[in-house]
Amino acid sequence: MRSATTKRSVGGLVAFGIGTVGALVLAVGLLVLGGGKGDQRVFPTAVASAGGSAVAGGGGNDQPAPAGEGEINVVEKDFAIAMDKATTKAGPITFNIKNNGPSPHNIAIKELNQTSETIDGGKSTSFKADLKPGTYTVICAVPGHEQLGMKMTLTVQ
Ligand SMILES: [Cu+2]
Repeated sequence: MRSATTKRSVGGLVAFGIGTVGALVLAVGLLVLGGGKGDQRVFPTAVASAGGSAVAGGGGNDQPAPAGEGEINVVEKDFAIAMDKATTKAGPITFNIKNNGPSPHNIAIKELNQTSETIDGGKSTSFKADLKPGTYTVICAVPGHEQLGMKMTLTVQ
């Protein structure tokens, strides 16, 4: 009896996992069709991030390298934002953004109503903002991504 119950819940988890990966594969397939880019690198990235987000929920090998003064390195993935620092000095700040994908992402500073360009997975861009002292909410402004976890706090001193 007990083993039957265990089997059932494991089966449910496996079914859930397959469903999640299937949805991602479908989404990536649509992206590839839509973009017309047959980039094979996209597929394993999708599978890896399905496992990573379920277990770790961010971090791991998606940590940005340390940036110099006046710059913040940002690494985005589905669906998390990592910045090399959470506190910086006031003034003009350049955000060096890398999208580890697979989905397109951007960054937006909510309080300033400023948004970077949206970049595809594997691409990079930079984004400048003049930051006065305060606390800022940095999100990905692609619809739904903030709710999926793409949200960070940046303190400017
Ligand atoms: Cu995003």
